[in-house]
Amino acid sequence: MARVCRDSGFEAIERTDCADIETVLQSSRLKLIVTDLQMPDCDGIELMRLLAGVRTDVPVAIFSGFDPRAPNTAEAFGRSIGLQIVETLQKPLSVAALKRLFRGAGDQVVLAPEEELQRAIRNHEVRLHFQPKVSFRAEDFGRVVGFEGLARWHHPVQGVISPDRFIPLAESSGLIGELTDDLIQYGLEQVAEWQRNGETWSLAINISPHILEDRGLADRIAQLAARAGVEPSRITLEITESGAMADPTRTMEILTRLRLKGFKLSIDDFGTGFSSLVQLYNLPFSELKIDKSFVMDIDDREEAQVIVRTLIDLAHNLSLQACAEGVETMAEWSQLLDYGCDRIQGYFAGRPMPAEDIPAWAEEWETRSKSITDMDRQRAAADG
Ligand code: G
Ligand code: G
Ligand code: MN
Repeated sequence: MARVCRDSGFEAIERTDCADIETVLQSSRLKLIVTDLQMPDCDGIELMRLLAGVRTDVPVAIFSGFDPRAPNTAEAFGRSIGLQIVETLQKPLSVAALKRLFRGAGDQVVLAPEEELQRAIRNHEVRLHFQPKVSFRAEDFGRVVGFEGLARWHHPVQGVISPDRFIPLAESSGLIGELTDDLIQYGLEQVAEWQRNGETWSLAINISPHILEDRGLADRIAQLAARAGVEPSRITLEITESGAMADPTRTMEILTRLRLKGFKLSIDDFGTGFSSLVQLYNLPFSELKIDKSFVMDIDDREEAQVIVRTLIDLAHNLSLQACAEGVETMAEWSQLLDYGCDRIQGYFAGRPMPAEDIPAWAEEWETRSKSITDMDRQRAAADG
């Protein structure tokens, strides 16, 4: 591995224990940390704990010779404590996989400082890309119901930067409010344009937990929507479970006011946070988004199937729409259809795209969704 690393143009620093890891982190500009789950004097979980403790933003890759479940769990653990896990690889490792990993490491950008982000927001360099949500319900099967707006920073030098690299910075530096207002404004302009073109598409916008502290939020969004001529019912605010947790009383107040003004609320990444049922019970959600980590495993893990079906039932019993995220394959699509999911989102239907690419995608989807529907019919007939 050290050889492949050096051949890829990096210096390799190797350790078999965690003793001086802090020193290594401080003294070198690491591009990537690679850990085996099992090492002679320290395990991968211990190492990740240490890394999270010093709040490193260096990406981490995990190797494991264990059964596939251990790395799955390790990866989820790493993410939950705030590490950026870029890849989990099963041993034995191929040289090709290592080369790909190290090539990726070269692309990692150094987190941009606050001023840079502030400048970018003012210049509207951060914009929404739009990922389609497709209906599974009988009355409008295969139709686009709307899009989720996902922030992308169009950096003049570095190209398109993903939100994982700047949303945390926006949150910690207090720029998230300004950024969100700007993105909402941008999103509303798009919805207004869709309306002018006769489309009934709705838009979902992600709301950071930090913003749920802001009592002015409901009035401000309502005002922006009114000014743009967009009905609040066309806008869904996606809130993560953990976000709904932070200050339950205040969150309840703000979200209920948004709901009363006609906006829809969606609970995002459901199943990955804590104390979810209490939030569902107390808050006026319209949609439950099943986290992609479960959806991606429904082909081969029975536990994931059970969880997804249970979450769909839970949503229905609470009169919420169930939306599955991260649908990448026809097999996942068909399975979710069988489970009675209401709508799906994922690369299978479409990736997040800039607004100007939507018309071409929509045309292509029109054709593709018809052939998918035919395949589903044939499958249903074959199943008897
Ligand atoms: O788009 P994806 O591909 O990389 O998004 C990564 C994460 O960033 C997701 O958890 C998503 O919810 C979050 N995210 C994307 N866009 C926004 C945004 O506009 N505001 C906030 N607060 N989070 C966003
Ligand atoms: O946390 P939230 O659900 O808002 O973020 C959605 C994230 O999922 C974004 O990073 C988006 O780009 C990503 N995403 C959307 N569809 C797929 C998919 O089919 N597969 C994968 N791997 N990621 C997806
Ligand atoms: Mn979301």
